[in-house]
Amino acid sequence: MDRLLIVSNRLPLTVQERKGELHVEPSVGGLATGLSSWYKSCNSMWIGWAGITPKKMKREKDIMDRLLSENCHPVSISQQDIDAYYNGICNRTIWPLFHYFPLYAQYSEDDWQAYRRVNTAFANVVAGIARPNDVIWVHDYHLMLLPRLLRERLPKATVGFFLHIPFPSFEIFRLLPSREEVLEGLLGADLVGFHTYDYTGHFLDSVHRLLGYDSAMGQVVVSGRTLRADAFPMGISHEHFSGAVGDVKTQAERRRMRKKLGDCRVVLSVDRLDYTKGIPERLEAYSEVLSRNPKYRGNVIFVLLVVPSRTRVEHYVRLKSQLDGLVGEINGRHGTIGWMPIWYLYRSLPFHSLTALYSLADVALITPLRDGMNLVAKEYVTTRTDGKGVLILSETAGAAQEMGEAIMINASNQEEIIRALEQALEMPEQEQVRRNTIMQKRLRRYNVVRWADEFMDRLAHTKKLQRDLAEKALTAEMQRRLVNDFRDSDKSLLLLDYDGTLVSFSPRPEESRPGARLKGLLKKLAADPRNEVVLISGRDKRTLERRFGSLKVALVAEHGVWVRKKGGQWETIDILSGDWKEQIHPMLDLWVDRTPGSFIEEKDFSLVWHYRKADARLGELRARELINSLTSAIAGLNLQVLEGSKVVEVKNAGINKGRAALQWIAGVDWSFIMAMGDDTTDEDTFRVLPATAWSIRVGVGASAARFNISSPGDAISLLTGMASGR
Ligand code: ADQ
Repeated sequence: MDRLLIVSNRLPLTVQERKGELHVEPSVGGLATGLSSWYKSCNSMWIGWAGITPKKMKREKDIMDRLLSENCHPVSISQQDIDAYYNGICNRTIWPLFHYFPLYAQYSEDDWQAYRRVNTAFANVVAGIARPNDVIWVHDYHLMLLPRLLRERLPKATVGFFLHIPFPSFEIFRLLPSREEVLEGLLGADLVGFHTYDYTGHFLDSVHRLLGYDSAMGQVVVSGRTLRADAFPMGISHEHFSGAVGDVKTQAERRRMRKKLGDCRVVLSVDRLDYTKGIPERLEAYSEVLSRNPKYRGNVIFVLLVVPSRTRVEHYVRLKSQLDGLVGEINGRHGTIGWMPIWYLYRSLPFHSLTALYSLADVALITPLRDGMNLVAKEYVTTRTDGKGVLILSETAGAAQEMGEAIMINASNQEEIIRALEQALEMPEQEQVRRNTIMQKRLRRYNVVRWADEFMDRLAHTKKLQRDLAEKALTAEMQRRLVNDFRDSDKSLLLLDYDGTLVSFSPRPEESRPGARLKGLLKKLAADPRNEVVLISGRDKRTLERRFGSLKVALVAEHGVWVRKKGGQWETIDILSGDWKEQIHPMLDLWVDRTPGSFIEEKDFSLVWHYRKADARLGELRARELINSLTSAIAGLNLQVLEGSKVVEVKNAGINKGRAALQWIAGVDWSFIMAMGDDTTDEDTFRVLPATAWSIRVGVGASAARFNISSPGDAISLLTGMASGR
């Protein structure tokens, strides 16, 4: 890697205008705070909006110099575009929709044009700066079109993308008018990262349903390029927060606050002002706790810290006045001359004040209705180095997946928040320490540096995978060599898989019939006495007989259970039995019931569960479950479980395509051998071939084959080249 280019809406430094003068200040927010120390440790540059218009910036050259000296490169955006892109599409459309507030979402085509324009402006700046070995890391929902725009400008670039907010389920995402453009934008990256596996799954599901791309183990192939989607839960800078407790400034601030708080216990909440954070709901729950428990009156204080945010968007303005009213009402209802139940701070606090608050809060009440991750929960637990304090966290925050020791609540259920608060205020110290110690250990290990490093490692790995695949690509030059070898040979063996290799997959196996072109091609190749053509398939023998019985080809059915040599009869290995099917069939029936769209195919000596037509995510999940269950069910039955392309197959042990292929390979002096296949069952064929054979994997994926081609269409072109002019 030459340099790292981080690209996000905002730079880590913001230029602000006060009383006609420009000032440079650190930006607030999780990404800027979290990555600021890490990015300085790399050879990197940050590209983003600086917070003011280009015109104003031009007036002050020293401001520009200051930004550049801190490796920050500003992107110029007009005020009009900022309004339409940032306040419009980002915060009125994408933000509410992706946080499951579809009723708050508004969409305007003009705003969408601005979103496109701003993404294009970013693409032009990045493309102007990037060098060939740079790694480009794009962040968040403001720039979802950017990866593709960069791919168009820099086809070979290494581009990662990370989404900091949830990626919603398909039913929500499909509501976005420009949904395909967003997905295509993201698929321009080599690696698309999310905070949780759920979001990753939602994304792949939408990619499948809206664009038709399948995925396997998070990998998607788009125009011959393999990219990956994966989960990377973001951590925080551990030392920054745990170290703050001993800091003199924090300690002084803490003493000052403690003096004001007296003996009162503290319930703390810290958020940007946002309707997704569930702030009114938690205040109402607190008020109810005070009504039900007079013992807390006068000795508990709720510190409500809210950072102003998106003040030009109506829902935020409304929320602000709702909050002001609610705080006033609760303080009025429960407060006394000497005690105010809620301390309400509507501003951003300096770091040492924030950590002082974290370190003295007895309870952190963090109850977002939806949150991509929520770093405040992590910051609170990390800052409580004494192990004390109770975290209440809603299950709809991404952080919930790593912080199971917190009191977990459903933020829409007021009664649950009330009970959680009561439980937290009564929790024995020993129990608090037990829970926090486990979480702290995890947070120390999985900190922000580890998060960024893992993302970078996976990105490098994806690029390596692309290179490996490119090296294996059957280039035009290699194809010429292959065809020449074949033409020179007077004894050639062609081992050809059928589904996925010679024809594309259809939702139902009976639908993928060979076309006239393919049949004519096979007929021509098989008619030449110098060739032996073997169709080596997982299909049952009746289907193969019906489709290819009239050709002079050899047939292998059910991965090697049945073999029909050229001009011969079907033969099988006589030790096989199908008695076990009675036992396994009911199990597969259960999976069919649980997975709409899936079905069972019964062959002579095997049972196959197909899930190509099922919901992609559910299918993958159920396939894993089925394989686990089958593995224990077949113990002692001399059976094996095979995983193919969207199929799980149970069959007698010891049967595979490689063993069948050996019947042709062994003992014959072939001057040309070629095998083509597309899935794991074909790997057995590849493995038994001599090193000089031409082994070709159709489609992308790790393989024992020497070469790789993209699709059945390429396979047919290759065979056509071989068949012609010999
Ligand atoms: P946010 O919605 O901004 O981030 P969060 O993850 O909680 O939410 O980060 C807020 C940051 O602001 C924290 O680092 C916190 O310390 C700081 N902060 C909050 N209130 C403050 C105050 N009054 N004064 C000073 N600092 C304050 C988005 C997503 C999240 C995701 C992050 C990171 O919405 O879900 O966790 O990005 O990916």
